[in-house]
Amino acid sequence: MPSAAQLAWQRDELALFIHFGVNTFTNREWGDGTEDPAIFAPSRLDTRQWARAAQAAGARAMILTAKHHDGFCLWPTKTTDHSVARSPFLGGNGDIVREFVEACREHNLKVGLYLSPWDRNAKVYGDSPRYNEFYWAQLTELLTQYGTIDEVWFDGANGEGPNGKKQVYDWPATWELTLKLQPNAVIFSDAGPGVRWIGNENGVAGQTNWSTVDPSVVPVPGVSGPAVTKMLREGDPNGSVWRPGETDVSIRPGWFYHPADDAKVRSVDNLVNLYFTSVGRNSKLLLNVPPTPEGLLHDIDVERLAGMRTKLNDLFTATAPLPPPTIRTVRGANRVMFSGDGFVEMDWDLRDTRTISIAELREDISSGQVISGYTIEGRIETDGPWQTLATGMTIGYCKLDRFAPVTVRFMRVRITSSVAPARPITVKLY
Ligand code: FUL
Repeated sequence: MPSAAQLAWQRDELALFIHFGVNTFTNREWGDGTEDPAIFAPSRLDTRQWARAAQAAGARAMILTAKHHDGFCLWPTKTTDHSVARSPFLGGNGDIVREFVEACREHNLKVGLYLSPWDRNAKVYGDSPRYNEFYWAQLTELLTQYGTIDEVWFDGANGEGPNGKKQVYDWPATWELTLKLQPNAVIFSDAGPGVRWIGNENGVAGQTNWSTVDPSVVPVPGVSGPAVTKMLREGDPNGSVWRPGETDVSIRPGWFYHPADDAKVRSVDNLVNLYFTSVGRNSKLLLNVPPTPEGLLHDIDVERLAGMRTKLNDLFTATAPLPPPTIRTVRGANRVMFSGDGFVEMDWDLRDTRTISIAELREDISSGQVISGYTIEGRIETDGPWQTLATGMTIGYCKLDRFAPVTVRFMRVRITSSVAPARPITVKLY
C-alpha cells in the first residue's frame, strides 16, 4: 500500500522537469566536466516564468537538475568551485536552486531536485568512500538550505565505460540521509525506494502497470537487462513493495535546450497522447521542458504546454455525473486469480443517451491495487446487445481508455480478474 507521500505524489499527476546547466550553453546533452563556469551566463533568468508555464500546463510540481553529469552546481556549494558562484551570473552571487524553489512556492508547486550521482568533474569520483562523502555533503546542502523538498531524483546513468572510474555508491546510506533530512520526500531512482522509473524515456508506461514491484529484480539504480525493463514498465502483482512508476520524457528530442530543436517541439496532440500513455496508465508524467541560454522556457514550448492543458480540459469535460451504479458480485468459472467471493459488475442506467469516447477508471489505491482485468460495455436499448467499448488489464490510480465516439444509454463495467477481492471502482465517462 502507498505511503501518504507516495499517494500525494501520484495525485499530482503531472510535474515539469527542468534540465538547465552548462550544457545549455555548450549545446550538448552530456558535459564532460571540463566546462569553464564562465560560460554559464543566463541573461534573462526568470524562474517565475517557468512556474507560470508549469501552472498553465496543470503541473503540480517541478524538478530541477541542481547538478547534471558534468558536475556543475546550480547553487553556491561549499563542496566544489565548479558552481554558479564562479560564473558571471549575478556576479557570482546567484543561486539558481533558491530562485527555483522560491518560484515553486509562490506558484503552489511542489519542489523536486535532481542531483546526478555520476560526476565527471569531481576529482574524488571513483575513490568510492571519498566521493560518497562529497555527494552526501552536496545532498545535505540541498536538503537543509531550501526548505521542504518533495522529491529527490537519483539518476542511474553512468557512461564511464570499460576504462572509466569505478565508483561504488552506498545507496542505503544515501536513502537514509535523504529521509533523515526530508522525512516526507519521495525518492525517485530506477529502483525506488519511493517511486520507480518507468524503464524508458519515450513517455510510455506499460499497458499493464502494477504499482508494486519485486525489489530483488531492480535492487539498485543503473542495473539493466530485459527483466529489469519489464519490471520497471509493468511492475509485478506479486511485488512486495509499493513503487509507482514515473514516466519521464522530454518535450524536445534532447533533455537540454538546443536551438536546432525549436522545430521539433512535441505538438499539442503528441503531448495529449503522452498524458494518456502515462497518467492514463497508472503512472505520473514528468515532462521535461528545458530553458534556453537566456534562462527562459522557449515561447514555443510555453504555448504547447498551455495548448496541452486546454485540449485536456476540452476532452475531460464530463457529461453529467453518472447515477449510482447497481453493483453485484458474480460468481463464475475461469475468471478467478484469487479464491475470493467472485466478480464485481457495475452497471448504470444513464436515463438518457450520451455520446462518449473516453472512460476513466480508478481504484481506491489508498488500500492497494488489485484489479488485473476488466471490460467496459455499453448499449443503447434496454434489451439490445452489449457492445464492448474497451478491455484492459490493470487500473490502479487511473486508467484512461479512448474509443470511437459511441452513443449509449446503459453502461457496464465488469471486473474480470483481480489478485485480491475487488472493490467497486470509480468510473467517469467523457
Ligand atoms: C538520464 C540522463 O543521462 C539524461 O541526461 C537525463 O538527465 C535523463 C533524465 O536521465 O539518465
